[in-house]
This record gives sequence, C-alpha cells and structure tokens, in this order.
Amino acid sequence: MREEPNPVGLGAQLLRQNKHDGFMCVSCAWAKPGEPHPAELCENGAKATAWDLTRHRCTPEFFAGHTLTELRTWPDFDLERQGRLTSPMRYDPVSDKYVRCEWDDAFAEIGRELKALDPKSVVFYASGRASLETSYMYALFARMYGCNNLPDSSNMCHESTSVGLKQALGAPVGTVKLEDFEHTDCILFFGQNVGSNSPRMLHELQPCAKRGVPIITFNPLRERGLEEFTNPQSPLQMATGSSTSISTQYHQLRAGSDTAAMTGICKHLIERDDAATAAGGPLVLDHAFIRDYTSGFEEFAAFCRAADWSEIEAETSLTRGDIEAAAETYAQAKAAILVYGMGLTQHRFGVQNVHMVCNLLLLRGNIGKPGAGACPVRGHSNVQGQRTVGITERPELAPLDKLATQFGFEPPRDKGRNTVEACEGILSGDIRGFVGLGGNFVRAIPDTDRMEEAWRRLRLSVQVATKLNRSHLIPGEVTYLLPCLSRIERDVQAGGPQTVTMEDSTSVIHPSTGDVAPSSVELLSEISIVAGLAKATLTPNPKADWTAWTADYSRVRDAIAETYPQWFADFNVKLERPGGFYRANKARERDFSDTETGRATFLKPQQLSATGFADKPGLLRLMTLRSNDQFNTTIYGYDDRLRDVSGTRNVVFMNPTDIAQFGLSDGAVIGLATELDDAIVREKHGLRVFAYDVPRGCIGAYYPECNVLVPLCHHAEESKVPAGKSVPVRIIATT
Ligand SMILES: Nc1nc2c(c(=O)[nH]1)N[C@H]1C(S)=C(S)[C@@H](COP(=O)(O)OP(=O)(O)OC[C@H]3O[C@@H](n4cnc5c(=O)[nH]c(N)nc54)[C@H](O)[C@@H]3O)O[C@H]1N2
Ligand SMILES: Nc1nc2c(c(=O)[nH]1)N[C@H]1C(S)=C(S)[C@@H](COP(=O)(O)OP(=O)(O)OC[C@H]3O[C@@H](n4cnc5c(=O)[nH]c(N)nc54)[C@H](O)[C@@H]3O)O[C@H]1N2
Ligand SMILES: [Mo]
Repeated sequence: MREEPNPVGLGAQLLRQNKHDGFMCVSCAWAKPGEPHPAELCENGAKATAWDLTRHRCTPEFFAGHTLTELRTWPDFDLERQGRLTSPMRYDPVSDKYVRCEWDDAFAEIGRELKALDPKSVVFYASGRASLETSYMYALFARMYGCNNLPDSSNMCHESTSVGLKQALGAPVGTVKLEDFEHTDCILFFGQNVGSNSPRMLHELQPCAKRGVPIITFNPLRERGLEEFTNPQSPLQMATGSSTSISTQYHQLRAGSDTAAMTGICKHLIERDDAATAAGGPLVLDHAFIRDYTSGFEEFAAFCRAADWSEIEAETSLTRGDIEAAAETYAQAKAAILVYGMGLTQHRFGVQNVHMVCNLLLLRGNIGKPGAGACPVRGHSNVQGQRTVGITERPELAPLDKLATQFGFEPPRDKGRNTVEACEGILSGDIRGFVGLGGNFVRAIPDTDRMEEAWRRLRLSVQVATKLNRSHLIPGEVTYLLPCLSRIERDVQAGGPQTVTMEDSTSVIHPSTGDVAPSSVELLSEISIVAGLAKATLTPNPKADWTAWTADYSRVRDAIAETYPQWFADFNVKLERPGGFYRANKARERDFSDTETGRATFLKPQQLSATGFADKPGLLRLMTLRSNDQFNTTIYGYDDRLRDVSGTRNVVFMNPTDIAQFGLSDGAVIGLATELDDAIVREKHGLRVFAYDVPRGCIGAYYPECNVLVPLCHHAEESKVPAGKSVPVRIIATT
C-alpha cells in the first residue's frame, strides 16, 4: 500500500472552489450561489479536489512495471490511487503494456485509424465533466467526421428526465432556481441521496427546515443525510455536534414503486377536490392553471380515480394513511418543489416516474411560480451543459442547419447511438472505434463482464483521462491513453491563461479558472486534445479553426454564441457577471409551447410498478447504490460512514425479516444471480449480508461492483437509462 495522497496546496484551493474567479467543483452539478459562502464546498467536494491534487503520479515507469493482464486484477481503488496520469501512452500488444509515445504521433495514428473506419462505426463518448467549450468542439468534431454517435453519461443517469420533462413541460431540464428554496413551503424528495451526492444542497435545505417547511421523503433506505444535517459552515453546529432534522415525513416505499405512491397522492388530491366541488368548499386543485396551461387532465384524473388503494398499498408497501399524510401536507403548500434523482430515473419505467413528477406538480400549479417546480439533481458537474452545446445522439436536439451554415459542411442527419445502443454495437461488432472524453465507460455500463470481452474486438480505443481506471485496461487493436489537465490546474495556451465554463443543475453558467501548476509538463488541456484529434482526422476547413480556438477559448465561446444566440449571445461579456448567468427556461415562464400539445401535458402512467417485472417468491428488487466514499466509479475508500459500513464494499443491505426468512444471518456471505430469460449467466459472489432498514423484498448493493448483474437490455423505455435501481435477482450460494 502506498501512503495517502498528500494534496498540493489543498487549503488554498478549497477557498477558490465554486467562486466566480476560482474553479467549479469537479464533483456534483448542484447550483453555485451568486454570493458563495467563504468555503462554498462540502466534504465530498473537498474529497474530489484533494483526489485531483494528489502528489502521486502514474508514470511511464509505472506502466513499464505492469502488464494490463496484471492490472486487470487490481481493484478500482488501487488503480486510481496511482495518481495522475503524466504522459501519452500507446498500448503495445506484444509486451501487454502501455508505452510512452509522442502527442503528435498519437494524433497522427488516431487520425489515420479514424479515416480508415466508417464514421458510423465510431462512437464519441463524453462523461459529464468536460467544459462547455470542450464539449462543443467534441460534438462538432464527431459531426464533421460523419456521425451523431455521441453517447454521454446522462444516458445512464438523467436521460429519463430529458425525455420525460420535455414531453410533459417542453423543457428537458429542471425549472427550479436556487432562490426558489427561499420561497417554497413544501419540499418532496424522491430517490435522491443529498447527504452523499449533493451535500451543498443541504445549505438550501437547512434554512427551509428551520423555517418549518415540511420535507417529505420517499426512499426505500433510511438515508442519514436525508434525516439530519450538520452544517460545515456553522461553527456552532460543528463544535457542538448538533444538527438540523431534515425530513419531516419519511416514507420507505419499495424500490420501483414511486409511480404508485405518486398516483396515490394524486388520487387523494383529486378526490378531495371532487368532494370539495360537490360541497362548495375550498378547492384543492389549481383549476385556473389546469384550464389555462395544461392538457390531458381529465384522462389522468379518471386514471387516478379508478386506481385501487389496495394495489397502491401492495406495490409501495406503504399504507393509504402514509400516502394521504403526504398528500395533505402537499395540499396545504402554496408553493412546492419536487426534488429527485436516480431513484426515479433508473427504472424500466423511469420516464413514467418523471411524468408523474410533472402530474403531481401540475395539479396544484407548481410550475412557473416562485418557490415551486421540478428539481432533478444532476450528476456530473457539466452533464447538463454538455447536452446544451450539442452532445446528443438525437439529430433533432442539435441545431444541425445552423451548424451547416456556420461551418459550411453537411452534418449527418441520421440518429446516432446512445450508451445502450453503443454497447449493442460493440457486442455485435458494428462499432469498431471508441473515443472516450473522460469517464470509465466499461465500468459504468451494465453487463460489464460481457462488455469487456467484446471490447477487445474494437479496432480503436482512445481514452482521454486524468487517472487510471478499468476502461483503460481493456485494449482494442489500437489503443491510446491520453492524459489531460484537470480544471483545477492552470491552463495556459498561446493566448495566455484560459478559463472554461459549465452549467449547473439550475441552468446557471459559471466560469472556471484553474491556478495550480499542472501535475505533469506533458499534459494537454481537453480542448487541445480534441483539437489535435480533429486536425489529424478532418479535411482542413477555415471556418473551424481548431488552432485559434485552442489558443484562445473565448473564441470557442464566440462560436457557441453564434450557434445558440438564444442562450449565449454576448457569452464572453455575460461571463463577467458574478454568480454566472441564467440560461432561459420557457417552462419556468409558463410557456409550454415546446410540448407536442403546446401545453403542459398530464401523462397517464401505463402501470403502477416501474420495475418492468412481476413479483415472485424469492425474487428481490436490487438497487445499485453509491456509498459516501465514492464518486461514481472513483472509489475513495471502503467506508460508507452514513450507512455504518466500514472496510468493505461487498455488502448487501437487507431487511432483517428477509434475512431470517431466507435462513441467513447478519454477516452471512452470499451470491446474487439475475433472473432473466436470456441464457446469460449473471452472478456476483462474496457479498456480505448487512441488516438494514429497507423494505422487505428490496436489497441494496454497490455500483459499480454489481454492474455484472444489470442486463444491458434491462433499461428504461424511451430514455434507455439502464434500470440499475430495480434489477430482478435471487440469492444463491456463493462460490
Ligand atoms: N459524492 C458523490 N457525489 C455524486 C456522485 C457520487 O458518486 N458521489 N455521483 C454524481 C452523479 S453522476 C449522479 S447521477 C448523482 C447521483 O445521486 P443520486 O440521484 O442521489 O443517486 P444514487 O446514490 O444512485 O441513489 C439515490 C437514492 O435513490 C434511492 N432509491 C433507490 N431506488 C429507489 C426507488 O425505486 N425509489 C426511490 N424513491 N428511491 C430509490 C436510494 O436509496 C438512494 O438514496 O450524484 C452525483 N454526485
Ligand atoms: N449499476 C449502476 N450503474 C451506473 C449507475 C448506478 O447508479 N448504478 N450510475 C450511472 C451514472 S448516474 C453515471 S453518471 C455513470 C458514470 O459514468 P462515467 O462518467 O463514465 O464514470 P466516472 O466514474 O464518473 O469516470 C471516472 C473517470 O473519469 C476520469 N476523469 C476524471 N476527471 C476527468 C477530467 O477532468 N477529464 C477527463 N478527460 N477525465 C476525467 C478519470 O480517469 C476517472 O477514472 O455511471 C452509471 N452507471
Ligand atoms: Mo450520473
């Protein structure tokens, strides 16, 4: 074991985190306030910064000492702990090792390879961290090359949001701004673990809790961060160990049963309103809003009236009384916010869950007024922004005509591949080349065992990264690992020091400027790498001046402003505004003209359960979860402080009664097998049973270790988000 990372100048950097003239946190995408706290960060943001600033280096000498066959036996934690990648590396199949190469040679060979491949057989993946400037150039590069194969991490994450909110409200992103938390008088929380995954949001929640705003949580697990919060910004709370209670109601529903729970809430509201109408009493629904702005109400209301309480109770495992209590509290609120995360999106019927979020809000006019709205909490720090500037496989979501005139080329018009479709193409052999702008694709996707095997048949695999991870260890025939600057680091180009930009979860665009010395002199910025690849691959085009863009990123922003004037006109000027600038959202203004009906649309669910499979004796709903000590596939350590797990990630959270019924005991070691009729064996062994407060029939275990259990075909309808929050599994004896 190596010593712990000893980050360079960590204290000074933490004070620059999420400040207008500093850098934007590399962890989550939660909103950055216009007037930040002196230390505008959280435990996990600090961890992410420290992780990038490590003194450890993963050098050519390291690679000389280890074959990829050996490194594949290492845990994720040990791989990333080698520290920052320092040099461009090419895989040598003869020695089975990475060998240092020159940047120019790397670009030249990758360019040759790309030119030899059919553009439709190459995918350009983006994890959600790269800046707006990099992402814009990357998407343009893919389209000039000839494909719309631009899958991104949101395809595994909030794609259900992008699809579902768009259908219901016309806007594919949340409608809430930070200031709404000051005006709200009710918060509903579905399937989002704020304490681990967006702790800075607790700065908004704590004052709400103190004002007496009810916070109603729906989550199968009792999550400590949703129960109470100790504010790191409050010296008193830190000194005394005191905390603020967060949730006022905590409903532990079964995994995948949120549509049923929300149907119950809507049913109660509608029936109370029916009764009030008959009796001439005060109404419960916002009839004026429903009349003026929505469509589909009558059909949805009929569905809710007909819904059966016993079915709702059986599906959720909540009582009618629990659900009515939530409905009553919601009914009393003048303005309510609904916050949600992966607990809603990562199901077979995840898009339907998002429709239900909108239905519930629309019933009481909770869109487009202060203190109200839909608040999907995004994952990666610029994942929302990447879509804004063109990272999408769907041609209708990119301004192709505009790009055609701006750059004088004919963009591909056919649909590209999203993450699941890219994986299908890799399995079938139709996909021959993969370029990854960050992330750990092979580890984050479902069916990891099958995918790793197929990966080796790729002709070309190129990974742009900061740290070593498993995706880098599965080579294709031609394989490159290209190290880049982290955005905490100083980025100096021909035109001087550079700034990049990102969009947070509330559609606010912020500048980010690194000022730490780069961890290796050989690192290039992501923009220079994308430009290098583009120049080596594409026929020169004077309208896309990759060299000038690399020299001065403000010129990329000018190009973005030209493509998207509605949001980015005067981009470089607006960037000077402290606190960033807001990208417009029509739904927030009650303009729903971008839906199919031109109105906010009630969408009736197809079924009460979002799991997509039937309950059977012995069949469990597996939720794949994050610990408090990881950022996606980056594992910081083996503890989950907020769930009392220490020293291991190989655990299964299980209800004590279930443990007894399966004839097990707390601490027993078991295996899990996926139940799916497709002749593929999916098993995970060596998991320790961990008694936990979770509903019967539901279990939790960690992602990415359990991704071997998630079938590629088990994904959300329409959005194709892998359904990692309800996987049908059985307990098996471990080997
Ligand atoms: N520190 C840290 N921060 C992160 C990340 C990280 O890994 N570490 N990841 C980032 C990314 S990319 C993302 S997308 C976000 C993810 O952040 P979240 O959206 O919070 O995602 P998860 O932790 O996967 O799961 C969320 C919660 O859903 C609950 N849940 C599971 N199934 C269901 C269900 O069927 N219904 C309901 N109501 N709840 C359910 C789980 O118990 C859990 O509390 O966080 C981002 N921020
Ligand atoms: N079963 C299951 N599967 C899931 C999920 C789940 O809840 N359950 N969650 C899904 C979700 S929400 C997401 S978003 C995906 C995450 O999928 P990805 O975004 O692909 O994965 P990450 O783990 O975030 O990627 C980590 C790697 O990114 C690289 N990196 C870090 N910083 C930078 C940078 O600044 N630039 C570049 N170029 N590289 C960098 C490092 O090399 C690091 O090893 O996983 C999904 N998979
Ligand atoms: Mo995510």
